[in-house]
Amino acid sequence: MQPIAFRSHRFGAASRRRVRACLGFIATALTASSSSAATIQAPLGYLTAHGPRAATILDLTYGTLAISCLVSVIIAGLLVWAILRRRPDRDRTDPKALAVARTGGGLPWIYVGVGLSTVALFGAAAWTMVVLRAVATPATTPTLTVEITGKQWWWEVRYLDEDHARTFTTANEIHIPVGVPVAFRLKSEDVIHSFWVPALHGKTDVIPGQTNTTWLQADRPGVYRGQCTEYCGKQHAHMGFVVVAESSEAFARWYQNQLAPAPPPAGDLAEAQKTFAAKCGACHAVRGSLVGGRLGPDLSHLKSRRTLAAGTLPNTPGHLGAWIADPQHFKPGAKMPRLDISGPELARVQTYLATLD
Ligand code: HEC
Ligand SMILES: [Cu+2]
Repeated sequence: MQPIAFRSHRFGAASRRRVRACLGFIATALTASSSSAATIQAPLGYLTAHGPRAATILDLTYGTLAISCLVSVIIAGLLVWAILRRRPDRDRTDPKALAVARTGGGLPWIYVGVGLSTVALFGAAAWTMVVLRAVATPATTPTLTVEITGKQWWWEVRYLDEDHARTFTTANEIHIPVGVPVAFRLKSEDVIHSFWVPALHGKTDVIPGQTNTTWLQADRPGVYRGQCTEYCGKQHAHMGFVVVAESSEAFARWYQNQLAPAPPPAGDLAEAQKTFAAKCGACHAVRGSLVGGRLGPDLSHLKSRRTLAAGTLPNTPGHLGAWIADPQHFKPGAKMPRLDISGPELARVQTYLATLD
């Protein structure tokens, strides 16, 4: 039996690249099939690292993947070898002879197998612990803290500040300045969720009745996709979010804009705002107005967000109108019901929402 041979016996950079590309392809295929419904532009790629600690985790991902592949290949090879191996002749005239006979001498295989598995498993466990320790804390103490509350099936995002006038609430889109760590406090209001931005850091569970902490740091500006990664009910797959990492100036501008209350609606807008308050105010809040519902996402500055309904739809006027008219069509089971709203009312509500930038 011919063993599978590498063309080159030197496992050089080229072969390494090929193996990496191959593993990458397999993993991408797996991700693609599990998140094909996502509409956020940024892909949920966990094979590229954009944060200082994500690279450490990525090495472990490739390392354990390589170990697993190697173990599978070795076991498959041994199995094929055992099947093809000629058995010693046996007395076939004896009708009581067993098809499989114990001939002895196999015990060393078991010692070798158990020994190798132990080394591989303990090695992987030790490596995992080293990585966990390395990613547990950032190099410098974060100065910015964001509180995330997981809800079926969206994320409330609250920027905390000792100065109460500088705190605000938004949803499903987290902005961070590049190059510095940002602390996150994770809470849940219903079931267990998990907070994951693969390009920046590992997963942290979001558990009701408990506050878990993590931190994120992006090395370059960009939009990084995040996802709930603990099955949390019907719309778990549509519980996405984005992290927008930007220069400290752009971040400061964004922050300042989010702090601003909604301007008092004048003229025709006053009518539109009343329709909004009547139809949507029980669940949604807009800072600077009297509308303060808490069941759904805070809609202050809604226009500044990239997506609607936790990454389910792009935030365009067309999608916004379609979402308000029938949210259950896009996210069946979502906690925003199909509302009894007429065409003119919908148009008025949209006119009002268009002013929240
Ligand atoms: C019974 C409560 C309820 C009412 C009434 C309600 N909503 Fe919602 N809304 C929600 C919930 C809950 C979500 C989050 C859905 C999700 O993503 O799973 C939501 C999501 C949204 C979003 C997406 C926000 C984002 O950042 O992703 C918009 C926009 C919105 N609602 C607009 C409206 C408008 C406009 C009205 C009134 C015409 C309205 N809603 C009425 C509960 C409600
Ligand atoms: Cu979830």
